[in-house]
Formats: sequence, C-alpha cells, structure tokens
Amino acid sequence: MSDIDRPLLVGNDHAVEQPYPVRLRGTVMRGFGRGGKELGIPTANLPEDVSQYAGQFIETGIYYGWASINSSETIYPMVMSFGWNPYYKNEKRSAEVHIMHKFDEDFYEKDLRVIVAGFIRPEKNYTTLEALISDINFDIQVAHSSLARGPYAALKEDIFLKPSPASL
Ligand code: ADP
Ligand code: RBF
Ligand code: MG
Repeated sequence: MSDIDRPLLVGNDHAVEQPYPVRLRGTVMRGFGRGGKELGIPTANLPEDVSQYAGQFIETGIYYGWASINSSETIYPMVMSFGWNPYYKNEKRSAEVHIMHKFDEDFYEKDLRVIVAGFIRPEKNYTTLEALISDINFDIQVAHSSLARGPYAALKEDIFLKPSPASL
C-alpha cells in the first residue's frame, strides 16, 4: 500500500495556464550517475545555462510534459526535476528529465527538447531512498493522467519538438 495522498491530476483541466508551456532545449550532459544506478530512474541532465534560463520562468520543483531526442518524430511523456535535489544536497540547481520510455541505449550528447506543461509538486527532502523512489513513481502516474487531457495532449504536436521541415 502506498501512503502517498495527493491528486493524480494537476493544473487546470481546460487550459494550459501561464507560464506554461515552457520550452527548453540542450545537449544531454553527464551527471553523477545516480539516477539510473541508485534510483532505477535515469534522468537526462540539461546543461547549466539551460537550467539558468528555465529559472526565469519556473520555480524549483517537479514538472511534467513532453520530450524529444534529436528532434525525431517520436515524442515521449516526461517528468522533470528542477532544483537542488535536497536528498543529495547538490550545490547546483539542475534540470533533469526522466523520459517515460525504456531505452536500449544512453543518449548522452544528443539534443534534448522538452515542453514543460505544468507543475506537479515542490521538491522534498526524504529520510530514505525508498520514499524518494515512491514519490517519483507517483509523479510518473500524475504526468500520465495529467497529459491525457486535451490541451496538454495537444502540446505533443508542438513543432518545437519535431523535425524541422529542412531535415524531413
Ligand atoms: P547522469 O547522472 O549522468 O545523468 P543517470 O543515471 O541519471 O546519470 O542516467 C542518465 C542517462 O541515462 C541519460 O543521460 C540518458 O543518456 C540515459 N537514459 C536512458 N534511459 C533514459 C530515460 N528513460 N530517461 C532519461 N535518461 C535515460
Ligand atoms: N530529489 C530530491 O531530493 N527531492 C525530490 O523531491 C525529488 N523529486 C524528483 C522527482 C522526479 C520526477 C525526478 C525524476 C527526480 C526527483 N529527484 C528529487 C531528483 C533525484 O534526486 C535525482 O534524479 C537524482 O539526484 C539523480 O540525479
Ligand atoms: Mg541524471
């Protein structure tokens, strides 16, 4: 049994409200390698200048939206952690994207584009790794159900994520 007690739907059902959607793009960087190994939840880290840029629009916290790699046709749902990772006491604010898809290979160095569609919750500190992992798994469920609503689903078609006409 999970003791997580928060809603599965976040954000206005009828419209994506400002400042969303927030569009971010950057090369996937190497981090400490904790996401995959310790949590079983890999996160593709965006460059520092991109998290600086994001900070103009959004507060630290956990977000949901859509992502693409190298502007390919395939668009994936994603959850993003933007902040200081209090559990790990990081010194830098990072933007880390977990794509809700099982990949056979890493995609370091590739161009990651994300559309942040809404806020899920503030960052928390945890006493155990298990508690952090269950919260992240719940965030993934929240993202799934929240993105299924019309205005959020429509963002999947945003041209920002897709191949440019010249590359077709
Ligand atoms: P790091 O600290 O280097 O970010 P992680 O353990 O968080 O290490 O793993 C992140 C890397 O794993 C990403 O940069 C990407 O190349 C790869 N990866 C594989 N599957 C996924 C996924 N579903 N979401 C995000 N990254 C993934
Ligand atoms: N780290 C925290 O310290 N507190 C959090 O509340 C938190 N929430 C997260 C939610 C999601 C959806 C993801 C993908 C990560 C979250 N993390 C959080 C970050 C986690 O600590 C991070 O991915 C690892 O530090 C690996 O880089
Ligand atoms: Mg990572």
